[in-house]
Amino acid sequence: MTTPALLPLSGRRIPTLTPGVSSFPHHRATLRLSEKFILLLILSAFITLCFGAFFFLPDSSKHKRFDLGLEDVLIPHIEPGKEGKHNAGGQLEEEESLRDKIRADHERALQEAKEKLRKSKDELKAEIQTEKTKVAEDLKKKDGPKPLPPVPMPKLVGVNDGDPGDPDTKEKRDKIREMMKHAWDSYRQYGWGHNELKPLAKKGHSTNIFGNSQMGATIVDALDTLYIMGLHDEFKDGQEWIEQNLDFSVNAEVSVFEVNIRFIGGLLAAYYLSGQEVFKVKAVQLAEKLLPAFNTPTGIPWAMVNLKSGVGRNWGWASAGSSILAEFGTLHMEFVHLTYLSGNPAYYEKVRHIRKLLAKMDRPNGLYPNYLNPRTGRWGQHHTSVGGLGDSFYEYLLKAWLMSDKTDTEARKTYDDAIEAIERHLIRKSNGGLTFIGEWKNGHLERKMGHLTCFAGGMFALGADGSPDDKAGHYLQLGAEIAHTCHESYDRTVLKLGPEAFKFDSGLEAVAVRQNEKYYILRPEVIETYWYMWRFTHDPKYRQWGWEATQAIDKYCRVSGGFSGVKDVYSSNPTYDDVQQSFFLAETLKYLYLLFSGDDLLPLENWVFNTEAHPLPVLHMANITLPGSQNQG
Ligand code: DMJ
Repeated sequence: MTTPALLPLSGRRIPTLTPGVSSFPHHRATLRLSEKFILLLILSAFITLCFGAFFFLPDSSKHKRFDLGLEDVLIPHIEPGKEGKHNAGGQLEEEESLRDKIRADHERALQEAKEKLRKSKDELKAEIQTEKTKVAEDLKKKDGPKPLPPVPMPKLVGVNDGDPGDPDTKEKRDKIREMMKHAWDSYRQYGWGHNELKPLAKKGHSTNIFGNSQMGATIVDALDTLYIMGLHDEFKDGQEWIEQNLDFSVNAEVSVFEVNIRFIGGLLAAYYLSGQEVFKVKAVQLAEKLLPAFNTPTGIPWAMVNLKSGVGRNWGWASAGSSILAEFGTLHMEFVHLTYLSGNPAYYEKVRHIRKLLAKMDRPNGLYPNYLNPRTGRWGQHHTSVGGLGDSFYEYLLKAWLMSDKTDTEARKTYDDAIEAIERHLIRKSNGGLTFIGEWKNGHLERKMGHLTCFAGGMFALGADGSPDDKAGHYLQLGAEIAHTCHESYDRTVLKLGPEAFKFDSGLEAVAVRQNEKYYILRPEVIETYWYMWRFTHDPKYRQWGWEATQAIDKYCRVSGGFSGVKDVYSSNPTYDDVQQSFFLAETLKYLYLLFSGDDLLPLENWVFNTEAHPLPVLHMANITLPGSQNQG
């Protein structure tokens, strides 16, 4: 037995003792009783200490130190799950195998380090970048958006059909598909990721409606056209770009209206057609970024919003700081779908509020002025237009009704009243017998019609069924007359393409007068009206007019780097504006393709096209309660 060492108690050195044998024999006889007592006390303290140490000190047997040459590594001695399953011999073996494993790991690490040192700086950089990206992606996955609640998919009819049957029509349709491919491929090659394309300079292009963002407007706008044309590789390419690059946390001041009709409309349509969740998620993410635009004293949104800061403002050119009727009045369709798909009532509440506010306002001559001040809630200048600044407000009243499976009768009534006032004050027949829609300016009718206004032919035809007092025939006829006038505006030019605006004054009919109104920028409205008229009448002249326009576009607007607008449709030697607008792929080519397809492609009973030609399915509202609609009345 070894002799335990006594701890010093009071600074005095205590001699070592062996129990029963004194270290100091010459003193034995002289030990007094009190000294014996002290010794006994020390001994009992020593036993207590040993006892305590046994129970309370950490069990060092559970850890082993291995000298690995470089540093000491403290590792758990017992592997989890193996407790209690080993005996003394097994324990030794296990320790040995652990040592081997650590040695092997260490050697491998050294080897890797040596290899790393042999790699070039660039290779190392690339490796680090890959690691970084992986970590960022993992983080994104963790903190990424919550999945949206599942909702029943509305009935999706006729997304892949439309074979026109006869070979001549099929050939024309193929030609239009080829034009789409040329427009897309050129953008893919020269403008990829930019909002639009400069087809002559062969580089990216953008305008102030997108702020200084680079959000691939053409990709988003073109997706559904690619899909219905069966250009699936191109569609996939676009989808991949959106998945990897479309980011809305950008410091850019964008147009709320344009972002809504092109981006949200485009993403929603791509979602419904393809069923790919990414489009729905992106649409909702983007819509959230638009919501701060509604933070105005009246709830009428600003025209522009900074996607990052949420600060909104109006266009400098708008009358008395007003918001624009065609902008804040062209949100309803997309916002209803956003609430339906996301379960967030905010979107529906915003557009509901706009509608209620408008319903309470006085309307001069029953007309809606183009300008409304979002601070005061008062109209700006009393200008009314079915073209620029007003157009799609009327369109969305009708389409809100259609999209609700005709249950939103409030929207239908508002549309009917508005159209009735427009017919009374704005629609006239020229001396030459052309029906036109003029512009109302402070009680005076300007006898000028814009290319944009030509969409109204299609709108009247679309709204014919369901119009009051059995006026369906009248409105279909009105649609046909507007289509005819707009065709005349094309036919009376050298290029057979329509000018931006045309007059009905002093012997001049359906022609542009001012030089700055003679341009054609690949707009769709005239072709849009041909298509609606074709669907409702099947009169072959609409296909014929559509084909004339197709040929003119291919002849005068096609360049090696895509399609460009032209500056003067009355000149046989036109100059290009060098812009391939995103709506050329979203609308112009889509309406042409539909015009030469069978009616079973996107039937109008099941689909409603937003103002950028993005098809959204009819929501059978009888079976749906939108979150937030219960309190709205
Ligand atoms: C498109 O962006 C939409 O049709 C909008 O409603 C107005 N016009 C352009 C194309 O001309």
